[in-house]
Amino acid sequence: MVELDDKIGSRFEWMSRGELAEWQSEALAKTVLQAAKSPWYSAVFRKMGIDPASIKSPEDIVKLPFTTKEDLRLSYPTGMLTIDPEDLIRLHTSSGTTGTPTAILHSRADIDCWAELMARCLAMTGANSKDVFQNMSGYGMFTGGLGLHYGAERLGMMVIPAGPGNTARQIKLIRDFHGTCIHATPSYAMHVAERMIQEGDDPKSLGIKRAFLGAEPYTEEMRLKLQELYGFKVFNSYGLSEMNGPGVAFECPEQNGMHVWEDAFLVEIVNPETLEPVAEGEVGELVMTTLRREAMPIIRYRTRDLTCILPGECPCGRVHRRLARMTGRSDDMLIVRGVNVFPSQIEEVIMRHKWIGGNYVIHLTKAEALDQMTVRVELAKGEFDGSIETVRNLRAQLHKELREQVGFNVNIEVLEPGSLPASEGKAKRVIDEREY
Ligand code: DLL
Repeated sequence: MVELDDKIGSRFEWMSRGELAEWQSEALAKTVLQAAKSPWYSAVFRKMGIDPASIKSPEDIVKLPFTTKEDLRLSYPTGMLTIDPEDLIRLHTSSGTTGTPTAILHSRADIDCWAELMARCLAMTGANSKDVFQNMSGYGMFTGGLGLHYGAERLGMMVIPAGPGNTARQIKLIRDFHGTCIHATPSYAMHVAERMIQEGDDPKSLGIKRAFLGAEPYTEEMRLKLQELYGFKVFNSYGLSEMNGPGVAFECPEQNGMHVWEDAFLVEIVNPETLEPVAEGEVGELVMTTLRREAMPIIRYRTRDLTCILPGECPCGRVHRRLARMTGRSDDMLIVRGVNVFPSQIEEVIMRHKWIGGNYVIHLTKAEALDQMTVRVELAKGEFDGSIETVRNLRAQLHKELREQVGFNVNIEVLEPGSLPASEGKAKRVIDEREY
């Protein structure tokens, strides 16, 4: 049996607010001194007249500059490195970027710390060494594969490193080896369920107890739909390559916000326009500083993710504050006919309907200079009686609800099950073909 106390840092998990504050001050001071060893931050500090030794507590953080994705590109490949390159053991890059990637370099201590944080997340959900864990996330530069893998192994779970795709094999492996936990993007988890239903199979028959889903935004409605289809409990998982990857913030069994491990990350929520802190409970851009990174500390990283800190204490007793479900990014908001629309608002409506499958696409075009939004959805297998009349009614209903949600007319296309391209990783939900 794995002794949680020694192996996954329970001391930090159950710290009091006072102990955490003390730890954070110490860790931040060390982090800034460490960062000053890198060519990038030493130049930035010199230029801004910052004495790294003057940063002594989280209140001092405002004296430090923000770091952006662009800074990571400019300092590529090793501008933010603070240690001898021979002491590095791993490189990861951020997904979805074009041109120069952003590279994150890890020492042995960094990988060890990441595994510890990840194991802490998994144990928090109630998973333990008796579980069989199928990791459907990409292994490679993407952090979802190796990140979860190391954490699950540290907890002593039996790991099936399936990787993404090959849905028939995924199903067979879970069945044959009695998988009890899975890790995937929510869209892929939905795809697997729909595939099973289409083949007359029942996702519940797999017997999975827990699903760790993240790496892309999804709504509470999508969580409920997945839980209903599979009969498992879904735990939201948030992270980004710049802050290791997964293992930054994770839900506890309360399923009400994601505890962000504040012994490892200093959290700020700022107004993305003014960069000033917002009041507790208010939505803003998440900004994070690494507190336990050795090879490549990052200071005040602008994640572009919009969220808020949930006020109040979690009944679970952990004092690490909770991040609300991401509502989008400060840069993914769509402006359609002058109206601000987040894709999650559309998803919320779609997911309410039993007769619609989990896959959908939002297509933006222009007609006579007017923005047009078309939402394509698929009929859920088994929910459709085959009549044109039913499709017509369904389309009208969705049209009405979406109009209420966004305030303009949305074209609806209702397609046969399986018509839309299936996603194996992060789903591409929005196709914007408008010309300006
Ligand atoms: O997606 C790390 C990860 C892997 C997290 C597996 C969870 C599970 P990146 O490829 O660098 O890293 O993408 C990070 O994905 O800034 C968010 O915009 C988005 N994201 C990640 N998790 C969530 C989530 C990984 N639970 C970017 N909800 C982040 C909403 C998420 N968005």
